[in-house]
Amino acid sequence: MYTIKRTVGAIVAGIILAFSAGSISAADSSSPIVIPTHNWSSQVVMAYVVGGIFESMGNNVEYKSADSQAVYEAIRIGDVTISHEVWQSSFGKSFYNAMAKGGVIDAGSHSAPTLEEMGVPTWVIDKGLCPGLPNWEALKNCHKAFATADSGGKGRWLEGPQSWHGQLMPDRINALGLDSKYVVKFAGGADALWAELASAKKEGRATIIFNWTPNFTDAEGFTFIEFPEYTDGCRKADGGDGSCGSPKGWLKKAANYKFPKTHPAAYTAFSRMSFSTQDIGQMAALVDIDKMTHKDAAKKWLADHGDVWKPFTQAGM
Ligand code: TMO
Repeated sequence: MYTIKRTVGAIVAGIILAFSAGSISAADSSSPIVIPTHNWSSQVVMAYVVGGIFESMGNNVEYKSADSQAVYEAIRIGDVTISHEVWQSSFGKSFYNAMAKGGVIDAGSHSAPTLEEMGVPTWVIDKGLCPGLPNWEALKNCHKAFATADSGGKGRWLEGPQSWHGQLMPDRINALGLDSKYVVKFAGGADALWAELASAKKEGRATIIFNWTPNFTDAEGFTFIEFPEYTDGCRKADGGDGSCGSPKGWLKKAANYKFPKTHPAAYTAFSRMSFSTQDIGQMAALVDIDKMTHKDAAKKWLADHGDVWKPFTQAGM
């Protein structure tokens, strides 16, 4: 009787210990946290920044090049663990579609507000190359200033790669009645946008490109065109007529639903991660202005800004 009591007691004590140890600090799995890389600079640099933060906590990480729309389904099924830059305008729909299917969680927002929109380098306005900008209606009277060799006499909108927004901008040009005066061309990659900014500046000619903030271009001055205000459902892809601009939006983080359980410490840090407009602009500038590799840029950013990121790893503050 005594032995049985003692054994039962020991088992109960063991269970209590096991549970309380678990709730105090469960160890992260040694399986790698899979971080996606896409095709714009801040995202790739931030991938290595976030990976470096996880590694500083003793975690293993792996990087996977992924399509920036399809990645949300990859997160949902667990092929990719997180997304650290979910831009509302470009990816909000894919993010919520995957979430609605089950398996994607919202891991909080960065402090930086975002805008992803067509615009002009601010010197185009200062030089008066299209009077009335940034109001979009000014475009009606200056399409010739934005004509290029490949635009058939129309003004050219240089969009980003088509993988970012599909038909969004062609739909918008039609919906706003600008299709007789403007045509959309898709850049092969982000670098083509920056090359166009540089050559337009050199030649002193007007140019309209797709761009976003936070970005390295914030520093020199880039002015987004003011289109009719975005409202939920206004886009063609969402059932609207398409005659609206982009949302002044959020920048979220996403994760597979198992991540908080498999890697509780890393998830806690990830949920606390919040980068500012300045942080993200710096990450892009290290590559697009200073011409560093993404990996070196991340190393430098981490080395220079421990005051920003170390607190994310200290839970319970
Ligand atoms: C998703 N992006 C920042 C390129 O607009």
